[in-house]
Amino acid sequence: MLHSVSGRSAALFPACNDDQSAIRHQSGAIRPNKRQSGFRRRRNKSGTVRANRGFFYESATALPRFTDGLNLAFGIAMNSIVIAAEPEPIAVDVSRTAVIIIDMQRDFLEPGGFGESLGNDVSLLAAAIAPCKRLLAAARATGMMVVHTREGHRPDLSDAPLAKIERGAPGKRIGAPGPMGRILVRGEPGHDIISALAPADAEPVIDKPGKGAFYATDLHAILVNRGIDNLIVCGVTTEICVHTTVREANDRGFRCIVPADCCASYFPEFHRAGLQMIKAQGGILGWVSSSAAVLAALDQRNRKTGDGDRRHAA
Ligand code: C5J
Repeated sequence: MLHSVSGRSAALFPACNDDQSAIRHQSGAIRPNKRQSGFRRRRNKSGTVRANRGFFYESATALPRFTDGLNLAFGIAMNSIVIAAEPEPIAVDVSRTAVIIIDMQRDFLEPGGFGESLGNDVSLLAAAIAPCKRLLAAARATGMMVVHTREGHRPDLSDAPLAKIERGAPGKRIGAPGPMGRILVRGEPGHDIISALAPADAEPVIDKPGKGAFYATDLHAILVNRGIDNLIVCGVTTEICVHTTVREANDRGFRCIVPADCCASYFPEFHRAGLQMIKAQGGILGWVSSSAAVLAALDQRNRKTGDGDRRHAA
C-alpha cells in the first residue's frame, strides 16, 4: 500500500495566483476573492451602501482560468515523489519536505570530543557520512530545504541542566577542556559540524541544548513558516538525538522518513532497534528508508523537471 500525501501545495505555485483574482485556502482550494471581485454594491435612498449577496466578477481577467488548474496539477505532479520505505512506500511533495541533519558534529564523530569522553568508539559513526553527503547534494540539487542541528551549550553552561553536566568521568564532562576545545560548548572547534557536511549559507543551523531538535529551539516555527510537513531525518545518534527528534516531530504532525544508512550509533544493536521502533506498528513514529531509495525518487523527479542538471550547472 502506498501512503499518499495530498499536501497543501497550491501556495507554492505562484503562476496560479498571478492576477490576484483568487484567494487560496490553506487546503489548496481556490475561491474567488470577494473583496476584489466585489459584492455588488447598491446605494439605497438613505445613501447607505448595502452589499448584494452573491458575488460576480468585475472583469473577465478575474475569472479563475482553466490554466490555473493545469498549473496546479502540473506543479503537484512535478513535485510529488514516491520513496520506497517501510512499513510502506510514501509519497511526498518535495517542496513541503525538508532534510534535517542531526548533530553531525566533531564532538560526536571525532576522537577527543563528547562522544569519546563517554567511552564510545567514535569511528562507528563514520558510516553515515558518505550517505548523508550524497543525500545532501541531491536535496540541494532539487532545491529542497535543508536544516542542520548542533547539540551544545552556552559557554557559561547556563542552559545545561546540572543533571546533564554531572554525568561522565570528572575532567571529561560537558564544559571540560579537551583537544577540540571545551566539550559540547558552542563556539568551540568540537561543536562544529564536520567539514564534509558543512552547512551552505542559506541553510538554518539549529543550536539545541537537548537531545530533541524541537526542545528549546525555533525549529518548529521555521518549518511551519516554510510550509514543511515532511522531514527526512539523518544524523547521529540513531537512538538518541535522531530518535528524540523523530518522536518530537511525529507528535507535532510531521511525517518522518529516516534513511537507515544516513544514521549511525555507537551501539549497532541500538541502531537496529531504534529503526525497528520507528517503522513498527504500521509506522508508529514514521518510515524507514535508505539514501539509495531517496536518491532514486529525487533522480526520477529531477529527470522530468531538469532541476538537478540546472542546479549542478549553476
Ligand atoms: C548524544 C546525540 N548521543 N546527538 N547526542 O548524546 O545523539
